[in-house]
Amino acid sequence: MSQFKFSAGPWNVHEGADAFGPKVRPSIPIAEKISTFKDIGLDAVQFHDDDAVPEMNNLSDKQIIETAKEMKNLLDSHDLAAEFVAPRLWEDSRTVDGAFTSNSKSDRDYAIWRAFRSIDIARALGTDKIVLWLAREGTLCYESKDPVEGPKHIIDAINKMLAYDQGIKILIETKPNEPIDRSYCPTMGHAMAVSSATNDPSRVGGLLETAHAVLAGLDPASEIAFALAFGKLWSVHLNDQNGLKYDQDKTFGVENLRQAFNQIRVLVDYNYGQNGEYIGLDVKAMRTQKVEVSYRHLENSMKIVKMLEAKAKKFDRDFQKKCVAARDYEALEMYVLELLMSS
Ligand code: XUL
Ligand code: MN
Repeated sequence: MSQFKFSAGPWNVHEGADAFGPKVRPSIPIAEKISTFKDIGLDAVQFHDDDAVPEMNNLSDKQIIETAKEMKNLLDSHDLAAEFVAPRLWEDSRTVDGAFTSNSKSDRDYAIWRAFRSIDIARALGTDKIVLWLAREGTLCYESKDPVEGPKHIIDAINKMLAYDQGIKILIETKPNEPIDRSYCPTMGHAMAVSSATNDPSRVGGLLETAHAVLAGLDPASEIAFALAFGKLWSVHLNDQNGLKYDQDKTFGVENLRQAFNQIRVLVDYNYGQNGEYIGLDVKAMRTQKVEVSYRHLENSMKIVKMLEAKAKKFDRDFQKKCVAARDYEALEMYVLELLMSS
């Protein structure tokens, strides 16, 4: 029996388009995705604001809340929760130069409007978690923005969101690049620092995505551990990434099994989930995958998490202590590899 609850977003079942080719699979309506999420064993759904409320820019504040309530009814009918809502601050033409950190004041105002609506949507869906993936908060041309003002704009925006709703929590999803070249919030250390500079650090935490840590040249398990050390790991996006390439969102564990094991081990050791946190999967099916099997990457990721959870629970802590006492780390390392390769 797993200690974990799992979530995924509708974007994790996609049509296979990439930067160099069009869609290769038909679109699946969101209601069908949600129903299948339940069938494959997920407990919750992650939302971008406009996954829950399409075309929200053209709706009144009241209509946005009403539409979100319809989504809540759909979730309830499948006994699924909403994990979080993330404002989609990277597609509208007003976010072309960033959202909270745009050089244009009216663009920054639009970003705050969108962030407030995401909070309304989250409340209607029954969650208090808002994820900020700061997609375009940084620079394409380094000299185009003031690098000291950038982080201050982010802190300002978070303060406005905290004041708008005294009960919500903000989870900063760190990522060093893509679509931006240089991000203002690339690592968990940056997220924790931003948190400490806000008006209520107790309501600003982190979400660590495996692939994003790898893209920063960092170890995902250590990034997870760093946020845990601050009591601020409020979600994870487990997936995998083959080195410093484009953002791959591969099935969890398929590229670096030992690194995956150590992510699960630290989550097991620190009883992740005890406050209702989910293991979020932010995985994408390969472009080559056919539509009939376009949930397999989610099913496989969950299976691999559970298999590694069993390995983490089997991990012989007495043997570890002996190796540490003797400072025989070669023996410890071999033990870990044998544990992972044994049946
Ligand atoms: C982008 C990414 C997003 C966020 C949600 O790399 O991971 O899907 O998780 O906005
Ligand atoms: Mn993610």
